[in-house]
Amino acid sequence: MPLKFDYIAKDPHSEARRGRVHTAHGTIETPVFMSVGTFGAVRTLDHTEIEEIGVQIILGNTYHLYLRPGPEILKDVGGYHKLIGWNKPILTDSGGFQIFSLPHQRVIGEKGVTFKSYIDQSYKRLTPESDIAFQETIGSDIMMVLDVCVPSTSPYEVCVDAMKRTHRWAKRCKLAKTRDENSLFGIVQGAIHENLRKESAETLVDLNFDGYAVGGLAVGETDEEREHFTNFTARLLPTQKPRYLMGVGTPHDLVRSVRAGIDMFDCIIPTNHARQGVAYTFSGKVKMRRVFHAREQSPIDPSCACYVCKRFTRAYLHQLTKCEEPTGWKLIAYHNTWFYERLMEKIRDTIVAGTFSQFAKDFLSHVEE
Ligand code: PRF
Ligand code: ZN
Repeated sequence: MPLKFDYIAKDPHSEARRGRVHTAHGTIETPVFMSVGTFGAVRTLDHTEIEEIGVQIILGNTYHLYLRPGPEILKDVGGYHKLIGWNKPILTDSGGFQIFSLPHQRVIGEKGVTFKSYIDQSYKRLTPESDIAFQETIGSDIMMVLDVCVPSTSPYEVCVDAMKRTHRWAKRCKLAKTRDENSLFGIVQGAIHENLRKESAETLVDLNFDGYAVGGLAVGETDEEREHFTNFTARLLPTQKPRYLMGVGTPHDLVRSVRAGIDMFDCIIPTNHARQGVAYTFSGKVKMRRVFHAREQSPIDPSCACYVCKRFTRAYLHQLTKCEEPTGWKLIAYHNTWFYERLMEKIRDTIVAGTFSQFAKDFLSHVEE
């Protein structure tokens, strides 16, 4: 079964869309936020908790899974769903982005990329073909092409070369794919150049992928540039296929990007910022380490229905984060993941009700970023 996308509703005053992605492991309601589970778990949370929160799909990473447990073990245990005991959809990033962020430990050529393992310092190699073969071994419901992501402020020629190689590799990934149940998304590159974004979107759309990602953003450009290029690129992509903005973002980024016509997101913010004691709410960020929380008897957010807010005070979370107690990290990660899910639910509901634009306007102007 190739990936199917139902386009359910469109906001009358913006590009926001409400949809449904059907994968081999079930259906995803979009716009969706995907929780990052790099090593097989959403950091600090187990699957029972993320199911209770309403997480629909988790993200794995080819780069990390290639190094550990590696292709042989993954094959022997019957794939990633089986290994981690998760029967719902999984998307895997190709590893391109992670490998390219290791400037001193990798060599990129036309055939593929060689990089040094951070586990045993041995050299590993991935080509577009072996990357897809490995994502099929993982059993990913949505695989990503191996792309070349450069800082968005790189010299023009560097951006052109990265984009052109991304296109050649995307073609090779498409040819290497052998199974219907593992769908494949292309990744638009082109940094912050309109002509390159246009060329990249057109080239990839011609290759007919199951969906399209906007890559190469949130890598050095300003917030205004990111918003402009999200809008600009989303408009170049087919209406009837899902659009995924990679590695983005804050609650404000999500609202702005849904308005631009993006359907899927992933980001480490909800779980990573929890470690620093940062909680997200519909009234803005709450920094739990601040001294004035030390005696506060109220929860993170009195209007939040998550079990953390029903049971624990800010004073307690302040104590746990100040002492760097892992349970403090976990409780805030739970609340943040809950908040991100409720935000996406609100986005989906208001798109259907035709009130998304008003919601977005209120959220962006009243909630502190
Ligand atoms: N490519 C891939 N993964 C990514 C990115 C990209 O450009 C980004 C950029 N924001 C995040 N993750 N393959
Ligand atoms: Zn809560």
